[in-house]
Amino acid sequence: MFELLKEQPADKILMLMQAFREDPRETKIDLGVGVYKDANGNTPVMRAVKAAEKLWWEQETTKAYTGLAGDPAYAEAMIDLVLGDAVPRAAVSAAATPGGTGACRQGFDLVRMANPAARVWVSDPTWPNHLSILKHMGMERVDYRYFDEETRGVDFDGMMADLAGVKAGDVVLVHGCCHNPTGANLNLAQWRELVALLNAKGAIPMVDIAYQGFGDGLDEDAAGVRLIASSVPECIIAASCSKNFGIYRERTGLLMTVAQDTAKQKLNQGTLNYLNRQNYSFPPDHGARLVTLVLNDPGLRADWAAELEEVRLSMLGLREQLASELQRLSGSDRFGFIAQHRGMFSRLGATPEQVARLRDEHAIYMVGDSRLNIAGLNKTTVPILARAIVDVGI
Ligand code: PLP
Ligand code: TYF
Repeated sequence: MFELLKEQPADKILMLMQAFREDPRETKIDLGVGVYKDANGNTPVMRAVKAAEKLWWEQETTKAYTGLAGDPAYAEAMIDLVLGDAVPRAAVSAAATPGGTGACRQGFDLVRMANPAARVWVSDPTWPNHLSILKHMGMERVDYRYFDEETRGVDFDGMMADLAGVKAGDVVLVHGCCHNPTGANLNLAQWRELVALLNAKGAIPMVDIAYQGFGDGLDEDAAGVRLIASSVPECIIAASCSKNFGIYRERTGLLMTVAQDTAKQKLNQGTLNYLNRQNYSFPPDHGARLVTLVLNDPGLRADWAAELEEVRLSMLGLREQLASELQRLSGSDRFGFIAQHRGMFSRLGATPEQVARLRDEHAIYMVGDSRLNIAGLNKTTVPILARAIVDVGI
């Protein structure tokens, strides 16, 4: 049987991680995989998470199964973090998932169960896993324009023109904040226009929010998803705790549905439970438990929010330093977009050849589409990157 299997394409981002590890050059700089790194290149366990882990070790009395949707307190805490008071609690159903990836996967599965004919619209470009999961599931995907190669901002006119083609029942996947891979995001007026279009078409938004707190702040980054949740009849939300709690390997996510018609809440909840059971029964608990402890303890929560804010501001500082260094070296404002982008990533808009030269000649690793992880930089490496960017003619 196994001889019938075909080789599957490897994940390019993870391949890059491996290539970086194998590079013997001491000056090498890793701007590839989307993991936050401090100025020393470490990905620390956040203070509040470490404290919660200690507390939980003391408090935990059993490792017996939780429920199919995970611990209800985790869902409550996360619904509050993501949605605030945008919608009545009775409109929301939620289930814990293994990471935000699990939430996306389960969300697509939910779409397919409800409407096998639904097409899923995705931004061009988007996180490659969105594409590979949809392909793996045999779901029809349509791309909408998103990135303006000239300005390196959002091509909002192109996006709206393409989304004018959605049919009732189609699902439109959007990034809640800190778009991966471009770093370019909608403003609130554009979110409003998008909502109006989706409502006019009868399309269902699905929001993937994996970087809440990495852009403009915890509430600011949730403004788009809250607007959507409060203004459309139905939506799906996939949230990740990997980045904002720094618990990547604990695999902690939440899939939510919001239905203004609260009579649908029970059916949705039952479906989310069902989907968890079909795929892995009970979702992982440890990360969810840490998140719940942190969010529900005022002291831990304040400390977590403060550390997250330090992380956010350090990335913003690096963006500003890089943009001004590039302005100085290039004598032009064409890199101003780096300071405008938000989150971990910016797409430089370089050619694959230029990206290869950065790697071969300067030992600087970024994803082939010229996405760089801002958090891979520090004050010392920013000028090195800026000189290399100008050197390869970007
Ligand atoms: N969605 C996007 C856009 C991402 O960049 C990520 C990345 O890490 C995820 C979802 C999910 O991450 P995880 O499964 O590690 O929570
Ligand atoms: O885009 C990134 O770099 C992060 C991390 O298969 C990641 O989202 C990358 C690849 C992958 C899973 C997570």
